[in-house]
Amino acid sequence: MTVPDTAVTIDAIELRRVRIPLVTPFRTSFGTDDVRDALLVRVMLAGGGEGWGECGADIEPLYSSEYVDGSAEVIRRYLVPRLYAHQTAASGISADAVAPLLARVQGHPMAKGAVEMAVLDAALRRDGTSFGARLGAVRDRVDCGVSVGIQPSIDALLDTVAGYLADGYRRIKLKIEPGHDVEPVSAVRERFGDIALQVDANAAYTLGAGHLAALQALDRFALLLLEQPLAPDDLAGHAELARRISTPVCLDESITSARAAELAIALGACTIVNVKAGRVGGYLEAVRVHDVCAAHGVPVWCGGMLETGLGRAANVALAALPNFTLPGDTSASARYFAEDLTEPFVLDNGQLAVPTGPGLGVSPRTDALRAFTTSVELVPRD
Ligand code: OSB
Ligand code: MG
Repeated sequence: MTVPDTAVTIDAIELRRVRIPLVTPFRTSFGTDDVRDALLVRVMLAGGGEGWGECGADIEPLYSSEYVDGSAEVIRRYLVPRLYAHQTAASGISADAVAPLLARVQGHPMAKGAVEMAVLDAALRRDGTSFGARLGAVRDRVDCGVSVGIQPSIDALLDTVAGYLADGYRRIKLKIEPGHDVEPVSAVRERFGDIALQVDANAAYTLGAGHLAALQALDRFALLLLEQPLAPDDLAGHAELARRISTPVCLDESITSARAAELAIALGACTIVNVKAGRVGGYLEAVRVHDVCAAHGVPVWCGGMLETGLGRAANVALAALPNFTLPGDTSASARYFAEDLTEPFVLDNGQLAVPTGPGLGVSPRTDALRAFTTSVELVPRD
């Protein structure tokens, strides 16, 4: 980006926890969620104006090492003091300065990403620029897929998939785990035919004989991709697997930065990348992941962390970049919540519209914020 973001001066930072029930439990190979317990970061500017960030971290450190209480702790104790110190010295802070400023703190990409998102939203709202325009969106609507959790039975799975297809979703992603892979995929293919179908293992497999045979058996279903079959740090294993199966390997957990994407592609560990802003430390690094992949002809798609309407708005903006050529896990609000924090994102012909208003283009509704908030904390400027 050639134009630097406007600097803003932050008066106060609020850490807010919201707890929103999911319409249906979401089961993966690492656990089950029945609620989205999210950490929101709200920056309040000197002279008025605010910005919102959403942290992707879950209650437990199962998807990655981050968890929501830990994210809150690292934000209040290590990230916010650095922001305040910087803005005092530099008379303000711009969104593109946030990641370099926080880089000394190791790890915690979702915590950092939430802080950067809030600063970016505040600056963009002040400038009257949308997230999409800032990130480089080239579309005003994005194709939407849906991530289907592991279901209690094959019948339940088929009913769930039928419902999502009736809603208009353009791609179905099935969560798999060892012992629950060939059978559900086969049942969905048999029932629904030639739909756009992919699977996500969340790192539950190894290259051991039994697991490898199951992953090879998936080859006959013409899946769009197999997402993160092996451990996050096992790039060599993914490259080995990619040579032994015909389904394209896509990485999620392994891709922690643009540099990690570059390495994974060079090693032949993946030919498709799932981009999640929180996992790579924010939306600005997510754009760099997109750019690296585009330069190598590797298509990307936008992943999700069951975000509220705030994170969803930013995800949909990101998914409108040119190399997001596969449908994302950018589902409608109704797929997650009976009531979203913001105005709901509604599926229209299998697509969501990219918000066009300043910043995220959506805001928490006052009554929803009140109803869902479980704690609020102001991190003082000292
Ligand atoms: O692996 O993509 C994943 C949700 C939470 C944690 C990890 C993942 C997911 C999903 C759901 O697949 C994506 C969404 O609809 O937000
Ligand atoms: Mg995944």
